[in-house]
Amino acid sequence: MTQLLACGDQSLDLTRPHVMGILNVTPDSFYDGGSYKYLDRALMQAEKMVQDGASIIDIGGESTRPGAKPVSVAEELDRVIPAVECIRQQFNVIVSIDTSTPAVITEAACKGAGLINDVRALQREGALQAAANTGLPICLMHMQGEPGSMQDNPQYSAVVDEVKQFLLSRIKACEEVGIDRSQLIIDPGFGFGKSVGHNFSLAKHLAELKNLELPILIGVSRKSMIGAILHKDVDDRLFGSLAVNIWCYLQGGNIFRVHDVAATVDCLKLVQAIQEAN
Ligand code: 7PJ
Repeated sequence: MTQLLACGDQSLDLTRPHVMGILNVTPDSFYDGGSYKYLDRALMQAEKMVQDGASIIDIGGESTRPGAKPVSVAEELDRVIPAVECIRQQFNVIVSIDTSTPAVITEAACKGAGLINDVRALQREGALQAAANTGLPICLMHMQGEPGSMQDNPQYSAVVDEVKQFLLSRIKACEEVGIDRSQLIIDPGFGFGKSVGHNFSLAKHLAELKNLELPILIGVSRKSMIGAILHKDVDDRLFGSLAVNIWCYLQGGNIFRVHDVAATVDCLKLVQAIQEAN
């Protein structure tokens, strides 16, 4: 696995874990409830996450919540590009763009984004080529189905193998358009077309993804798999999220996409300190 991920004119040291703070600039995302819809709110939230130790800020303008309305390309550009530009100018942090839209990939890269995070793993028409042209690292996430219907009745015969096979096929597709393997990150896509059981199997066997020899991104923050065990609403899922993130770190996770940056950074620091003790 690459030790240093090249993110445009920045870089990410993969010899230690990193926290990616979630910044939604959508009016309908399930946790933030659209409270960071406006740029000044987004900037305040980004500043807090940077102070709390986030290495990356992940900016998304399209909600993937089941039932969320699709957004036009123009609307997505309007939501995310000003945030990408301002955050990159004001803070020493890598800006990740959470998008499946080729025009957004291209424009965000122009404005200084350092990473592309696509829940559709560059399967949209034109997305592979747009991403390749940026030269930026790409997070390829597994999803079964499409956001609107993916949770209706997800089925797998062997979830870990199927996720792995899908990721392998997307790695291959990237390599075919000239994207260097050293620029890829993989993600099992917790909650994306998966039952609670599927999500927990993936967490348990996360280390099996390690033999793809790529960095792994984990997105479990406050998701329903945590609510399913704790019977708690989204607002009360922080401790559960920390537990799952720590488990995933110990199984080989590298980047942790979270709402709660400070708490996650503290946990990872302590686990690292134990690992480094004599
Ligand atoms: C993920 C994501 C994830 C990656 C979302 C939510 C849903 N990107 N974007 N991995 N989840 N790479 O935060 O609950 O798990 S949006």
